[in-house]
Amino acid sequence: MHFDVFNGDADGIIALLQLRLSQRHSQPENVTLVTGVKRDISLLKQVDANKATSVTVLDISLEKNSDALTELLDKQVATFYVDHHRSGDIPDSDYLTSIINTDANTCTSLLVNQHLDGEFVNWAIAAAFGDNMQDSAEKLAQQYQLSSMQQALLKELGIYINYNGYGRSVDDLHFHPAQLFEKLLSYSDPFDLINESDSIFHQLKSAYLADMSKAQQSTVLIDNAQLSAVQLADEPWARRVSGVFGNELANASPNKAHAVITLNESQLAGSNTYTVSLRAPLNNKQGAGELCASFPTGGGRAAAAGINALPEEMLGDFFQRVSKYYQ
Ligand SMILES: [Mn+2]
Repeated sequence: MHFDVFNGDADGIIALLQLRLSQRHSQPENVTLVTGVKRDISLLKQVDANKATSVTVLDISLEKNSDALTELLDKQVATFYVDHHRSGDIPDSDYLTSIINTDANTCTSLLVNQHLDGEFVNWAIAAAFGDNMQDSAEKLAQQYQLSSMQQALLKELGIYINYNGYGRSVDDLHFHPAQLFEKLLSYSDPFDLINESDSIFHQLKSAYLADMSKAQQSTVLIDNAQLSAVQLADEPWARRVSGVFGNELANASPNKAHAVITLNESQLAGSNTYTVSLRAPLNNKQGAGELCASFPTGGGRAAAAGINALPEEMLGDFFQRVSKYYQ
């Protein structure tokens, strides 16, 4: 049995789409799909190494899946691995074929596009937009003389497929990523999908706009010159849209830090905690990791960080410390 293992975001889904649409390769017959929400990247361990005869792995860090990969290679399972995240040491095995490139301007779908000599380049462009590789996507689109209208449509498509991958679990998502992949497989050209009324493109677009408009009505907890913080409900729509919404806020006010705060519902009475996602100002991408790490359960990168369970009584202190830091 063959296993296709792929991240549930636009880049992972479209990387696999290009491979499976391609006539240049013999296609596996008995296939099991393994995928999940975007942040679920520890996927390779779900492959049964005793059943697998071959495996394709797309858009998940090799470093984070190295134990499972080693087991497959030890069992002589032919593995094709394409990715752009941290790889760690790439195993040296006759059973592994890998295309790994961690350049910040490439993504898995662009690597697959090169591998297929541009066979489904319109899909690759949509994926690159969806994976936030703006410059690379535009460059490739111009190389193929796509109009700015066509580019804008592929960008929308990439954003909507990417948005579908966000949630706490697949129950939060509009489409299970495996189901979304199978639906997209009917379209060798994404413009056919976009032009078809009531297609997945239009369904995702309506869902995205509905979630975004709810987010825009959310409660502002604090808004000063250094920090703007909003509270989102602990509900599926908010978990789907919080990342994209946070990006939109950051783009609109690039000189401020932005925090999205969510009450953790499943807490014991009397001990409320919040999930906090903090972005440093776009024009000053530093400090977010340090600030979050100075609270219990916090941590992350300089530009974007978070706190998993900030006790309610520390919320005011958090606002103060962040505001002071970016003064
Ligand atoms: Mn990616």
